Amino acid sequence: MTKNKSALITGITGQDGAYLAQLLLGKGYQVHGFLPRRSTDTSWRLRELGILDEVHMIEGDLSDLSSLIRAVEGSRADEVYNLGAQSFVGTSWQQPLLTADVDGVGALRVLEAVRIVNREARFYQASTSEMFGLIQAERQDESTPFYPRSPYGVAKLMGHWATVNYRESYGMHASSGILFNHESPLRGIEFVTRKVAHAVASIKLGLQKELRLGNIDAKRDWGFAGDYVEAMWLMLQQAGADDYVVATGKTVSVRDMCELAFAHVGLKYQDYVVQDEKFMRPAEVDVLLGNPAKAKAKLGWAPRTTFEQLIAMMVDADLRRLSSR
Ligand code: NAP
Ligand code: G4F
Repeated sequence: MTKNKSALITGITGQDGAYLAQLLLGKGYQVHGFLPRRSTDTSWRLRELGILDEVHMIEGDLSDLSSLIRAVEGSRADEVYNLGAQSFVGTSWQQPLLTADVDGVGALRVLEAVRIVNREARFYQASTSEMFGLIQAERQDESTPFYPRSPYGVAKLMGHWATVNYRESYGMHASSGILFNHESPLRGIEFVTRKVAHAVASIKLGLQKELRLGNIDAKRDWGFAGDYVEAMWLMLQQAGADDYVVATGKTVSVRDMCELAFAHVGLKYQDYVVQDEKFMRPAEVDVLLGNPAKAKAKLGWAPRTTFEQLIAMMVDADLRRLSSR
């Protein structure tokens, strides 16, 4: 009888962690989640997907190496996905040292735990298009130089290079997925797509009057998180580890995203959106546009959900949630 594979996911209670856990459970994996202690319940996403009871939780924190060692040992993981992070770019200017510790040194701690316990385990690092920051090429791919514009981008760059370094130093199967923005109904409310989707639903239901935003001229390459977790898994199924850009290859402004979201419920964004300095960033990433050709050629991966479907899905989910309250 073949043993089911075991996976350990840091950041399991986040957007991507929840979708990845669902994907791996569907493939017959035993799924272990690395759970930081919080004073409130953070498992709403796993509950919403109906999988909370199917994952085994191991308490620990990315700032604590011994808990990571215990988690890699206890889970007997064949695959370790490091998705845990302080992932909100705006907060990284308020908490730069925490962000560096959790997102940068934290990735190194997970690599160390894997190296110490079982260096045959395959490792995935959640890297980001924020590392391209002030873009050095119109379409960013694996060979585009990095130029991070936030403490978050700087910290993630460390995690990325630590992954490359452990692959080269120890021959570990360590891959870095350079993922462009991906969203879903499970997105945190502070990120702009979900903030807009939630506001559109609230305004439609008469619960909110306006929506205050920062730079609406910023452009992002936005995809659906459910599609992107498949790319993570595919990376760890390859014979060799590598780095991959995962993106849609299209870019849309925050303004156009607002227009689409409001139009979905028959409203005009110009009647509700107010620009507010409070949401501007000390250094902005003006535009991101990925080239996912390598992921397509080597992993056979391509996004399935269009931007229009994604925004409609997000607004509809918030309409449902708010209406049922
Ligand atoms: P998310 O929803 O913010 O989830 C982050 C997860 O990390 C949460 O489960 C969080 O737990 C956990 N975490 C935070 N601090 C931790 C710590 N000290 N120890 C252990 N766990 C900790 O983020 P996401 O959107 O799913 O993104 C997943 C990963 O991909 C992140 O590393 C992010 O930086 C990266 N990424 C995301 C995107 C995107 O567009 N979504 C694009 C590129 C890369 P609590 O909620 O309890 O704090
Ligand atoms: O939704 P955002 O906060 O995402 P951002 O900064 O691009 O970061 C996300 O994607 C990265 C991948 O590139 C991930 F690594 C990271 O973890 C996170 O998931 O902001 C998107 C854009 C920015 O240009 C921001 O300035 O929207 C602009 N924006 C305009 N008004 C706003 C707002 N962003 C937020 N969060 N809130 C606003 O009111």
